[in-house]
Amino acid sequence: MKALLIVDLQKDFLPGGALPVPEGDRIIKPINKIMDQFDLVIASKDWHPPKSRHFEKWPRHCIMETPGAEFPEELDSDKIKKTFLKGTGKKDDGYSAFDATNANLHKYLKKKKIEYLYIAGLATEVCVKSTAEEANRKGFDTTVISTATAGINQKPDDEGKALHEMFRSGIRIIDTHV
Ligand code: VGL
Repeated sequence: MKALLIVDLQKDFLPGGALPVPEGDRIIKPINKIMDQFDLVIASKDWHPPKSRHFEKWPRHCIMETPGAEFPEELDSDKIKKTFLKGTGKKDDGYSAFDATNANLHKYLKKKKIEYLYIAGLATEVCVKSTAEEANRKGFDTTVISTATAGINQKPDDEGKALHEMFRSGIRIIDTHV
């Protein structure tokens, strides 16, 4: 069984949001187009309390139950079976979707008999990378869909470097032609 995990595709990470990924909005259409190719589509959300040590490193973003933490309207979010909420503590936590606190992602994937995990979403060099590396370590056959992710690129080519490092750790990198 194969699942698509959409990482942190939330308004605050899109242009105009609190911590924008410059081209974050270009991944929405490709994600909508590929969703039907998977047995299961799930998502993670950054879901921070108003005060967290995480905001010593980053601008405040994705505060739980605020509009910035929502999926963009353009995303076919009705196809998402379950959303895993992470970064819910007060420390600098929740980079990997496996850190979700509302449910155990690892157990959930095992229960659903998922062997192949495809990862899309934001941001490539931060939460996508952290999630993909943990999935790979946990033994899932892990693929990152490069055209369905986008990077913050605080330093030029942070995204390219991250894709390269993921590839070197055994994660498959593919693109979609949709
Ligand atoms: C993320 C920076 C800070 C992400 C989360 O979802 O990639 N990036 N918090």
